[in-house]
Amino acid sequence: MANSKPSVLLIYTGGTIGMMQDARSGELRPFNFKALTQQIPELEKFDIKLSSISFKHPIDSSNMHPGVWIELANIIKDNYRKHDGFVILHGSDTMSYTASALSFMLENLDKPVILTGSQLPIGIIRTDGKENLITAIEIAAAHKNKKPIVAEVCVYFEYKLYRGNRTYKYNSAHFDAFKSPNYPALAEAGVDIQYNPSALLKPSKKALSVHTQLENDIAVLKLFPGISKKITLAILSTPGIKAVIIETFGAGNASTEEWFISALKAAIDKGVIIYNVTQCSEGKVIQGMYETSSALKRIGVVSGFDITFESAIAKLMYVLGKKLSFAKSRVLLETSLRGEISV
Ligand code: ASN
Repeated sequence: MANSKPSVLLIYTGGTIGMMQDARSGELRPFNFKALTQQIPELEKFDIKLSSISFKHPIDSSNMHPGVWIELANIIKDNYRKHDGFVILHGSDTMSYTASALSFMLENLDKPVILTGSQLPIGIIRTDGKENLITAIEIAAAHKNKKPIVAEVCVYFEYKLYRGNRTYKYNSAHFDAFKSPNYPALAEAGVDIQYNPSALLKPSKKALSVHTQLENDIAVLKLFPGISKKITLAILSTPGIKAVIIETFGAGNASTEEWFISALKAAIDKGVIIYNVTQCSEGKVIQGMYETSSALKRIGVVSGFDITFESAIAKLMYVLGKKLSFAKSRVLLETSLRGEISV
């Protein structure tokens, strides 16, 4: 902390928190940042130096894309030394994807980057946005012995702080919209904010390194009983494809039908990464546990372990962006880079 008052940069990308209802159609649309902050006079009362950057055209997070992740990573890079923490206001729909992507793009963090938003716009009396934003700012400014308590990319929502790349949005109607099924909450906000020190990543001692090369030539093949051979082959042989996530059953299991295994093998032989991510939200891929996953292991399918689907997408984009050999990419995918998998 440079001076006694912590400094937090608020970055507004859009999302329900700042939306207003169109008078005629009733649709919720992103609104400007000024209108949002005017609804939260509490922000003035903080003993925190708050600065802000707002997207010129705030978006519903369903319009999120890697170009915006790069913009966000660059904003943080350019302002990194000036602030003690960062809060990104973001729609909840794709918040877990953005949090995962930023966790890979921002290597060696020694300060917090907290994403938050809300399920009800800030202008609605029952909004969850105020608590989410106020506590996220408090966490972004929190220090102990002059060091930030949190030094990673997180999602804060409805009294819980999570490691961002462990989350997914599981509920579109509840204020409690996120889950982190395979990793404990990093903090819980009640009367006090109770941190979970053993779950938090340690602040890095190395300089921040920002990675903005992302590769999105990725497909997803969600398996189901009766999946079509024609469509599976079409996906696996898409020109230019670099990786395919196969969303498997249970502990990473799939059909042992000959055509299916040979199609995966042919893709792997051409250098396509086949990434095994389970359809279950809890538990992990263990290739070789069942006969129905042994062939996957044998032909070189990469295990996703307990990675979330959202984090798998982001990690693939990040790893493919490095343009490494198949073998080196595989090592990175099967290693925990930012605490995203339990291995
Ligand atoms: N559609 C909104 C968004 O993701 C949903 C929300 O923020 N609760 O931008």
